Amino acid sequence: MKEKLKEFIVDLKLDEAEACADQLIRNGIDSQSLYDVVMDGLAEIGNKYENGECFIADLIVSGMMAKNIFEAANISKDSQKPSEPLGTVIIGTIYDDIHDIGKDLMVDALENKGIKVIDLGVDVKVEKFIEAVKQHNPDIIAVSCVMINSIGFIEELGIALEKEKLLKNRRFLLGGAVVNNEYVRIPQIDFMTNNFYEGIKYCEVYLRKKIEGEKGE
Ligand code: B12
Repeated sequence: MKEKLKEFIVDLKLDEAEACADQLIRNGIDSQSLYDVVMDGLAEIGNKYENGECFIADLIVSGMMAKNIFEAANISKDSQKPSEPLGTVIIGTIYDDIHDIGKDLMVDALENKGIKVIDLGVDVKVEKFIEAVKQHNPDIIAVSCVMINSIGFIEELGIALEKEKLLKNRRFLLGGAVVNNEYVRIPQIDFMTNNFYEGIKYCEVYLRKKIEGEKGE
């Protein structure tokens, strides 16, 4: 049935894909397996787009399918929500990139971990990130990016954060499909991953250490 779901996604059969996903969820599929099937389907859509076999409208449909299935499966759910916020994360998709599905998965998963999230949205200019850091004094600055063309804006952000001395006592995190790209060499970045489970783990470990550190002072 997982194969069937992937087929429906690649063939952009929205209703069939969502019905199939619902059935798999009712049958108790684990979130990681469902997540992997959807990501495989989207990767194939991406390749078909690159080969001119599908078009922007198809990307839109595939995005809607992924969002609906991830929501139905509550992929980023987590029960252990602490009473006190573990810390604060500012997140946004970098300038000239409007992809938000990955960012939104991160936002949900961070909030489910009891982490306060300030979501700046998509297409976020460097200045807006800087302003938000000064205003909210976050523990972590998280950037999402899937567009190769936007790598330059992440570099600019790293340089601006350093110049404004805004990297002290906080972490600068990059996520999104773009991290696979060899051109991403940004010295100010502390951690980068294209897997939100890893991203969540990194944030949680850093914030718990920070709290311990503050208690120990
Ligand atoms: C759906 C989609 C769209 C939808 C997006 C809908 C939405 N609400 O986001 C729409 C239709 C808007 C779109 C538009 C375009 N798209 Co598009 N799109 C896709 C597609 C098929 C899926 C992307 C997606 O949502 N994946 C699912 C999410 C969950 O995966 P993810 O983003 O990688 O996130 C995961 C991790 O990376 C991580 N993560 C993400 N962010 C963060 C942040 C942090 C801090 C952390 C820790 C982790 C993390 O967590 C997520 C789960 O693990 C991809 C192909 C693909 N398979 O990637 C093409 C793709 C990204 N698009 C592409 C292109 C070219 C475009 C357009 C230019 C097309 C056009 N001609 O207009 C426009 C660009 C507009 C712009 N300026 O951004 C290219 C990009 C090429 C490149 N790398 O530069 C791709 C790769 C297709 C291709 N192979 O050519 N697209």
